Amino acid sequence: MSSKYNLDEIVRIIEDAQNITVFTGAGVSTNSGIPDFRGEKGLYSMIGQKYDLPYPEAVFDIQYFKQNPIPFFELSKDIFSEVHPTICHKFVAWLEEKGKISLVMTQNIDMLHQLAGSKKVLECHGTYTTAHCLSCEKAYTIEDIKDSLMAGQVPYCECTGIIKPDIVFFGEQLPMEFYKAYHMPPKTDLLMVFGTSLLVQPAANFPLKILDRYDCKTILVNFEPTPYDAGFEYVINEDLDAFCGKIWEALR
Ligand code: CNA
Repeated sequence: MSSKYNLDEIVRIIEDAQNITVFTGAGVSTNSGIPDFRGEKGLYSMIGQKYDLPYPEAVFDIQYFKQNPIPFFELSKDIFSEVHPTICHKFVAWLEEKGKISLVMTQNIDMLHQLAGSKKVLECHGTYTTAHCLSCEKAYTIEDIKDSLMAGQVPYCECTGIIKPDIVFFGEQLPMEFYKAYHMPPKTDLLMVFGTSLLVQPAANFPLKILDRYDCKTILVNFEPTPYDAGFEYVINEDLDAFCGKIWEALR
């Protein structure tokens, strides 16, 4: 892991930025106790043992879910158990309070950016806040199914269909808002990519769309190398809370 960078330089870049786009992945939430997918202690390493699945991705596979929704709701229970925003989430929310954020695009489904106070959040892999019956398509809110989510049980519609939170599964379309931002990225003078392996497409291509359009400063913070490291001015292989904590302290 290499993490040599000049802290003052990074602080100055963030100080000067007026339109920051932040792109986040599961790595921003691991310090709150939610495992990521591919990190060392990620869901993929636990799944064979903890969840009864034929292969790890099945937990987010729409065809598999229709046959067996239980592993997804067991995982949801883990996501909903006592999680709190991390220093990283709070730092991003603070940058918005200072008027510096254009957009927070997140691949996460844990709602921790919003809980930390961020408002300009686009959840490109969907959300738990709304849900639909897979049979009659009746719309539900998170309040309607919260008890089932907390208990790790499958929520059923009055028509007996399975109620599925509006999370984007493999084999499903991303929300329209993602494609709008993808084709017309917000004005950006600093792009910060936090805690993602940049392996899940099409979301992982979003930072490249920003780079195509804007001549902006670029900072990527992730434990592990990503396929897009070469496109970034600063690649910092460090814990996100450690990184954000240092920068935040220097900026305040
Ligand atoms: P990923 O592929 O698991 O990558 C996460 C990356 O973050 C890894 O490369 C880790 O090394 C890195 N990382 C983990 N913790 C830290 C840390 N504290 N500091 C720095 N780096 C860290 O996950 P992606 O987000 O790239 O993949 C996209 C998937 C993951 C999306 O579809 C999400 O819905 C899905 N996911 C979301 C959550 C969540 O909402 N919290 C949890 C698990 C999976």
